[in-house]
Amino acid sequence: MINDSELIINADGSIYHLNLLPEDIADTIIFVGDPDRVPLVSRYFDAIEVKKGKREFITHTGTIKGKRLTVISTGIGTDNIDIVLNELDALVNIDFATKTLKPEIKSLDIIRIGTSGSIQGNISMGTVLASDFAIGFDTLMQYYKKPYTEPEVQLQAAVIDHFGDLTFKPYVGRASQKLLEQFAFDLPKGITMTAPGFYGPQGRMVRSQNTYPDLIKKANSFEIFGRHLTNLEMETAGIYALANMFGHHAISINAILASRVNETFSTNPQEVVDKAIRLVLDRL
Ligand code: R1P
Repeated sequence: MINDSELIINADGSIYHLNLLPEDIADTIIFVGDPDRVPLVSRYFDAIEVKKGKREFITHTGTIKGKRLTVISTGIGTDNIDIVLNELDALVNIDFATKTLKPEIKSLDIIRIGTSGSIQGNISMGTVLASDFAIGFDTLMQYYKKPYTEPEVQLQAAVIDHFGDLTFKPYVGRASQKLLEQFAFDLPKGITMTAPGFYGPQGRMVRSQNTYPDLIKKANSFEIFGRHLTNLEMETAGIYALANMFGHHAISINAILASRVNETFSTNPQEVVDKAIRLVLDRL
């Protein structure tokens, strides 16, 4: 039995941060970072049955073309992803009445629709790109033991070698093959760099002196088997690595809003995000 401080259940039976009951979520879940993006997804639902929230975690569950679907905001960063993945996994795989593991483990389909910056000159603003791998430049996965596949180990070693002077150890997560085929068969694929912050950890120096001032230049020049780091955001590696660890399927769809190489930002970000939302919903 899992004790009360490991798995915290609120008085109404909902899970601690997400404020959700097991029956509140569908088996297919869309992640967005921004709570305001949740209604931008659920406005396409035929019906909404659940609207709940707490802190940055806003959830709508409903149906679209007869399929039950949940959209949830994760807020920013892999520290939030740790909460969201662990609590969603508990909602489907732990019996809250007995606080024991259910006899049959369920796999969720998780689709991130997020915004991101390009780190290659040939990936322009307005592109919708799917991450087939992601590298976490944070320490989240140092707290978990999980096996890594051979390609993941090779990619991690190449990143560590290329960046040279990092004082932490990046980790690798991979997309679900099933979801890549379903949602991204015709999209450009990339290796996504996941940073634990927006400014220094992404090489921005508004008024700071940074430990890694050449981060974007380094990221831009990384190469493995003819492939490059394509884009920069703040959740995908955490989503992938934790989904891989728990046995959930995950894919990250990135609306490219900025070019860190050309130093420009989109003039129509909402349009690009809506394009990514409609693309995902059409392929459910
Ligand atoms: C930073 O502005 C946020 O935007 C990106 C980053 O990953 C980070 O969460 O994604 P979302 O727009 O999905 O939140």
